[in-house]
Amino acid sequence: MKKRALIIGAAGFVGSYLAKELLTNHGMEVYVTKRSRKQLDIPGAKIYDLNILNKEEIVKLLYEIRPGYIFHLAAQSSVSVAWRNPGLTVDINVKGSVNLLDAVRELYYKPTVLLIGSGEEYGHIREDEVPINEENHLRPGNIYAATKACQNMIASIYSQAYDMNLIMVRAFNHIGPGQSSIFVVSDFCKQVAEIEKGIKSPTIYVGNLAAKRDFTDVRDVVRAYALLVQKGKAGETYNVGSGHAHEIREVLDLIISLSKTEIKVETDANKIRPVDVPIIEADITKLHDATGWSPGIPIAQTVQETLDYWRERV
Ligand code: A2R
Repeated sequence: MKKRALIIGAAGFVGSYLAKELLTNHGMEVYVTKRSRKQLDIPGAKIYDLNILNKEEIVKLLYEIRPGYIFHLAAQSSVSVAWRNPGLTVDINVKGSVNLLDAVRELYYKPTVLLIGSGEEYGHIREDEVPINEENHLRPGNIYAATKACQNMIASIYSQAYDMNLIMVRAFNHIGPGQSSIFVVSDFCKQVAEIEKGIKSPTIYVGNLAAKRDFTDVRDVVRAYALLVQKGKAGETYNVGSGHAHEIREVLDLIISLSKTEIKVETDANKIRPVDVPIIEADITKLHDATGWSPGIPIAQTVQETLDYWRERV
């Protein structure tokens, strides 16, 4: 019988990529949720409305679908929105996750739940801690990171205390076509596409270019998620990243090099975060050992496809 997978929070960037991966490469029956006002069309998946702030809605849905695998993607996922609206971010990322865990706990069977955290949880990483592994001390440097660290800690406790099949990931920056332009690579690609179309002056506005981040193509990320629910160990946390940090300046240069248009670069004070972490790079040994996964899509390809995505849309 086909395994049933439920993706909670599928209307965002990652959801449709994950649904496609589960349907085509793992032959799963796929159910996805969105918030009611959203439009969502994922061919081959059954779509439900769900607000994770309402626990009873989650319980009802789980009894109806009875998924073997649950992927918890729903989140307030923007670092900058989290600075502006910490209360909402805590509600969705912490209370929402606890609602899901409590709903799963009440079930008469034990599904495997994958909870998506973030490489940002490590926060202020020292040079000698890079590449960073899952045992490293967490020193979150922003509100979003703190909520994800909290989700991880609560899930670890639930997993042990209530013998639940919970697997946690710390996903590092993922990129690709379709990502919101509030995220750095998508933002740069969109600006370049707008400059090329002549709807924006030939200046690209940037934040802190010296920061180093570990970028992975979203299609590689979802491949890791699909493997982890099948091969990961309950109660464990796995880094999902490329294992290599790129300076933002290097990624910007790559994007600009893909355009024939003359482009100037200027700093925009609004894009500088109140607290920024200089380097984030994942040690992905644990993930590789558990699943055999390693990243497959080079950053140059992802950036090219993200730029082409915006060229078709602006
Ligand atoms: O904002 P919406 O309507 O698109 O919904 C977002 C959804 N979401 C919720 N779903 C149910 N109940 C809520 N109260 C609620 N609040 C937000 O979660 C959105 O469709 C989804 C998250 O999508 P993105 O923000 O695009 O995140 P992405 O990049 O797909 O990342 C998936 C996961 C997140 O946990 C990130 O924090 C992590 O990977 O990096």
